[in-house]
Amino acid sequence: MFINRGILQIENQLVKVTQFNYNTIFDTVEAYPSVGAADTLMLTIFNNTSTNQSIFFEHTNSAKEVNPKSFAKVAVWKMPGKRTVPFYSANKTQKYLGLSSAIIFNNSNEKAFFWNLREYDESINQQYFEGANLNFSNYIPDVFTINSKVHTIYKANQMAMVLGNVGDSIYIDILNSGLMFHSVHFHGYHVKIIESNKSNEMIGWDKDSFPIDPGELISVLLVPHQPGLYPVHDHNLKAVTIGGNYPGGMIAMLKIEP
Ligand SMILES: [Cu+2]
Repeated sequence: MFINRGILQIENQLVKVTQFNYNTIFDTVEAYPSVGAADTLMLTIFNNTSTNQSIFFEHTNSAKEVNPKSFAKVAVWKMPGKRTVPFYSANKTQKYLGLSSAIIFNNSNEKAFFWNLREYDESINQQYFEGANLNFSNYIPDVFTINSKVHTIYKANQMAMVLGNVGDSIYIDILNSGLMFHSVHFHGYHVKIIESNKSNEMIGWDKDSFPIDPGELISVLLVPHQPGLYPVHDHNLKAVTIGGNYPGGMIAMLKIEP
């Protein structure tokens, strides 16, 4: 896995970010390794930035330091009763810029999808890359992404598309990597909240909407009872716009065949 700097082109907005990628050259496909439930992952992280990076892993509650143009190795194993190991920069600014993801443990026969939610105030990203010390007191996010892509009026977010059939067991792991709450609303179905990396009183509940705290990863189980094409969206209506236009931004799709 590589820590890369690059630019997300979101409609006509350019958002400078730092991300975990599978390739040594920046691309918009973020790394969220999927590992067999019985396996241990030996993860090598190479830092392509000129900044020291400190990456925190929740299975050990500790951070790995990765110097510029250097690498670190981390062993990651499944925590009992947990599907996921979130990992992110220990530095708030670097985490905000995009260094936040998760390792997903699942059986190979399971259908599993990952949604990484973020919001950006791209003027803050610009200031960072111009060398300013960031101040989030004037934070006004206007770009809302899932897996570094947005829904637009012309095209659904292909990186946030859940494909399945009626009766499937579909796991969706939803990480809020942003600084604000995101409340998601499922159309067409209820999902069962099966776990969270934070204390969450809704475990075991069947719901169609729920908030996700900043830094929280909520895993849900969807067993579709009907076919259809349904959206899942942030209930903050500003988050379902892009460039001031609705619909856009933080919208995923469930495409369920009979
Ligand atoms: Cu809705």
